Amino acid sequence: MSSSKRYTITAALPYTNGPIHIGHLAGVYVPADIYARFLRLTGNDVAYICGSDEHGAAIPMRAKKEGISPQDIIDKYHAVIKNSFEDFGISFDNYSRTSAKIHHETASEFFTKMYDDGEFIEEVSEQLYDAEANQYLADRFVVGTCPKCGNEESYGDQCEKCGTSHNATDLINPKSAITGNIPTLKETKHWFLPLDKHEDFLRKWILEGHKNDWKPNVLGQVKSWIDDGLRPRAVTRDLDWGIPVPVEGADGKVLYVWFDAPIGYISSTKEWAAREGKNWEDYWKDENTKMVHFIGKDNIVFHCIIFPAMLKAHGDYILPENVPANEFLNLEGNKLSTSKNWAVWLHEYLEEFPNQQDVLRYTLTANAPESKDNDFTWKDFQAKNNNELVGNFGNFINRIAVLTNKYYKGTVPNPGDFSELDEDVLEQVQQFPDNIAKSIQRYRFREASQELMNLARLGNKYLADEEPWILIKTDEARVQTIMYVGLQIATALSVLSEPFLPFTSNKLKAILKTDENLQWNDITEKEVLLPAGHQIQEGKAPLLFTPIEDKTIAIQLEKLEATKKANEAANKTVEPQKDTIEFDDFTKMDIRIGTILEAEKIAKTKKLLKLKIDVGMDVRTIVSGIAESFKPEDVIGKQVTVLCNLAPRKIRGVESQGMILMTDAVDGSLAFMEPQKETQNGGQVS
Ligand code: B3M
Ligand code: ZN
Repeated sequence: MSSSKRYTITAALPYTNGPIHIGHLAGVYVPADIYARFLRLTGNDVAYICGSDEHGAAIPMRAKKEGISPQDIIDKYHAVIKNSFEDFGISFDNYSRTSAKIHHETASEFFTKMYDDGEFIEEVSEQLYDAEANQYLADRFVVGTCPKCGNEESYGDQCEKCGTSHNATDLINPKSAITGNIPTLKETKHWFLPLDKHEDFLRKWILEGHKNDWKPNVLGQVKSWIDDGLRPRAVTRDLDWGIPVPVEGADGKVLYVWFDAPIGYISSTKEWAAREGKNWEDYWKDENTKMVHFIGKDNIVFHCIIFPAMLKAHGDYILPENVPANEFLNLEGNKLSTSKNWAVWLHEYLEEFPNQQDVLRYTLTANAPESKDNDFTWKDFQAKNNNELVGNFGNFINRIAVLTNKYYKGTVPNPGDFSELDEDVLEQVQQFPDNIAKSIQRYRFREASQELMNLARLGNKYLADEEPWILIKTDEARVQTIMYVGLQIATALSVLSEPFLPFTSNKLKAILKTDENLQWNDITEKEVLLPAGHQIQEGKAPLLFTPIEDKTIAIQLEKLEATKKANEAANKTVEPQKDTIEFDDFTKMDIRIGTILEAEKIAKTKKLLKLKIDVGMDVRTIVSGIAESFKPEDVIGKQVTVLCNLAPRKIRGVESQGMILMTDAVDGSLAFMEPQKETQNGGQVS
């Protein structure tokens, strides 16, 4: 394995405009965490850096929506996000925030040096303006059609659909996201980064220098962006939320969030180095340091074009070794969306699946959108847990722990002579560190996680083939050897699983009471991982994983169904009024109040309930399509509004004598028209 190196690993700074969800974990933070943990385990000097991205239009817009100040928004969501990362074992060396003083200083110094070196173009130009809101419109304050791909919901600075980045004035049919007005143009001064000036360097550095080691999805976007022609990009904004532009004549202007945010990696490193007594410049200015940016595909242009151009123009910094951007994760076939609440929020996941972080980490790794968008489904989540984690990994460890305690009171037995199979299995175990490392080093974490599972499969198969629970009756000496070999495999798993399943690795190390200093390479280099005579945890070992039942998944799917209905209801347009009728037309309808006496589902239908309703004049049967909104037992005794003189008709074999009047609730379900006060059955509605 390679000798020790220094790595600066950055993970995209999440906006503090809301909680984080599974898409964030899958796209950025779990892969970066696997990489950082692996590098530490193989003896490298690692700075795994992140922090909250607290500037930009997203923050004041969310603040306005929640009716609180931008400062309250960032304080609220910085804490929520930081806790979620800690809860999921995302092992940052530092998690800072761009509202921190050290970041304001670092970003200001960075800008000032570029300014003093004449790296910016200072220009007065016409920018989009919303007179009613009395505000210039940039970034998320304006939406319009992307000039590159036609996406009609492109932001002013970036199109999330095709990844391109543009100036707000490039949008087709722009609209103010504040008032909905069509913006006017108004002159204002900004400082521009002349990206065109850096085209040759970028083309040579990336499209030639990294054409063999950067991911195709990243190279493709970068090439398309460069081939489209790089143009100067404004790096300042007319906003009151952000880092003030530190030069004369810039009152009321702040740094563009995508100028300051990547510098947040540097300020977070400085904060960490000061605390740890390290030199931050080793991690940002030493050519021997390898820097890797973990991001989602919507951030490629900022991390492969704009930030490197800034680093190059500034002159003092190293450039990233790789930017292994992931594609997007979808949820049950639809795009994850904060605004539509179409997500699995990390804090909610832990409420519903307590202490099962590794199940989600594993599922998101095994299905990571590494080369194309991928879909998270609850059914697959259940299958990954039950078949692979419980059925393979957990089953092997449970057998090892139970049998070692049952046969040897938890003591690792002395092996006899190894059979050919034993030798072969032990030989295979020693190959796993390199096999898994090769995939990790190529940012193929899906592949790496499957190789880890193969190690558990090797253990499971070895026990299943050797059947110590049968041999124990006839060849006790052989069983000692089998259990010894099995315990070596289990120990290898406890170390090699740590990057992927950190919580499980800790539990397994406690079960085996392994040497805490066991490192990745020891699995290859050491003949003995768990010596004969070693005492593992006695008594009943805790299960590493527990089966997830269908009903648990059904609850999650029902939650999403309710969200879908609520979104449909929220987006439902109000039906236009029907044709005018005469009063006589209305008086023909006999509408009464009735009380539901009985209710039952009509077999083989999703929507229909058969009801017995006392409408004062009589008790009658009415079939109503309300079963998706109400359980039969919940409607008994309800007073409802009934159209009584509707011609009877047969519905799924049941004669229905009338109709209950319903409306759509905002959550997408149906609602009764209940009288405001207790009303006599048969009371006429007029
Ligand atoms: N705040 C995340 C996003 O675009 C953005 C990343 C900044 S990394 C310097 O969703
Ligand atoms: Zn686009």
